[in-house]
Amino acid sequence: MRIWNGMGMLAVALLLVGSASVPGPVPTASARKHVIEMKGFEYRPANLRAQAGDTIEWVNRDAPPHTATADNRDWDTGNIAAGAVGTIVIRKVGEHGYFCILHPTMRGKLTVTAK
Ligand SMILES: [Cu+2]
Repeated sequence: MRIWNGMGMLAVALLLVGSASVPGPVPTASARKHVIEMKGFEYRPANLRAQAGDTIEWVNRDAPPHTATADNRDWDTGNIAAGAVGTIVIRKVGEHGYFCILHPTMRGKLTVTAK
């Protein structure tokens, strides 16, 4: 009787340990977020590799507003104020050259591969 009670407690303890280690929602397979800083009138990094479906975030560390605008205008963050963030979910595979509409010497490139 004592032994069986002991086994029962052990089983409960193992169950608790097991449930504590069960992970939350499984992250979407390899969908990632990338952060690019806009600083000193440059994109940092200027060249970024991503996979289709990834999220790209541009954070403006400068005082004036900036944009990240695709060369072919496929996508555009619009104006990103100082300290603000612009977000794009990139879906098209290929090389996406982009620039800042307000300061066209600012140039960057996303290289997007299939998932
Ligand atoms: Cu700009």
